[in-house]
Amino acid sequence: MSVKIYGDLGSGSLRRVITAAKIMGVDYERVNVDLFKGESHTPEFLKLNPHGLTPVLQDGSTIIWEASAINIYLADKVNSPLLGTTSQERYEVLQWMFWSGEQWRIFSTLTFDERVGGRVMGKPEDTAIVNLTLAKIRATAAVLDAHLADRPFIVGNGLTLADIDIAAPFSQAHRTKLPLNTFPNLAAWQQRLLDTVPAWAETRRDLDDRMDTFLNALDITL
Ligand SMILES: N[C@@H](CCC(=O)N[C@@H](CS)C(=O)NCC(=O)O)C(=O)O
Repeated sequence: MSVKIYGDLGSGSLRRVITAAKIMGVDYERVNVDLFKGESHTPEFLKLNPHGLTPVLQDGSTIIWEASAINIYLADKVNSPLLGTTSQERYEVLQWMFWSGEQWRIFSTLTFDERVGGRVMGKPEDTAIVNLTLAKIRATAAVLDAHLADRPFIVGNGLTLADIDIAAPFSQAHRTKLPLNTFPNLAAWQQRLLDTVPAWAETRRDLDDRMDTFLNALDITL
């Protein structure tokens, strides 16, 4: 029986799960949750995730929310090298995934809320928030850029879930206007993922189609 993955193709968080599921060859069914229509806040959906956030995974009676936790669950289920190939690597992958949630993606999410979400709602960008988020992103991107100076991936010599988590801000970067491409090793790593991980390129096309169609319908140019 295939697992169900709930989410909207325009979501960078869903993209992390769909990318990993495709790489791991997981048999899944995507259940569409239209975030632009607020479908993650229906009483029925809130039974799956009381936070009203996607993605959510349902595997029989197992329900998991948070993209990183879903990816770890799936990687364990199929014994995938995406969680590292040694015990040491596994802890490094987890270290970067936890760091990514707390110190990295949060600032691009906040920038998205201000620059894209706010625009859709007709609210002006709060410059104090954006100044803070961009300063945090620049400082952290500099560390990532140095880390990637002499290695092709975040951990070890192959793609892991750490790459997928840390690459997430690139999903909306040209809409949020994040300064990521000013960091050469970071930009080269992102291009390497697009060139060598077909699922990462495929999910980008799906995400861009979904976002562009939605924004064009509202006549919004970012
Ligand atoms: N930390 C969560 C983030 C989840 C999240 O922010 N999901 C967004 C889409 S990217 C969402 O479902 N938003 C719906 C809403 O806020 O109404 C994860 O990694 O899964």
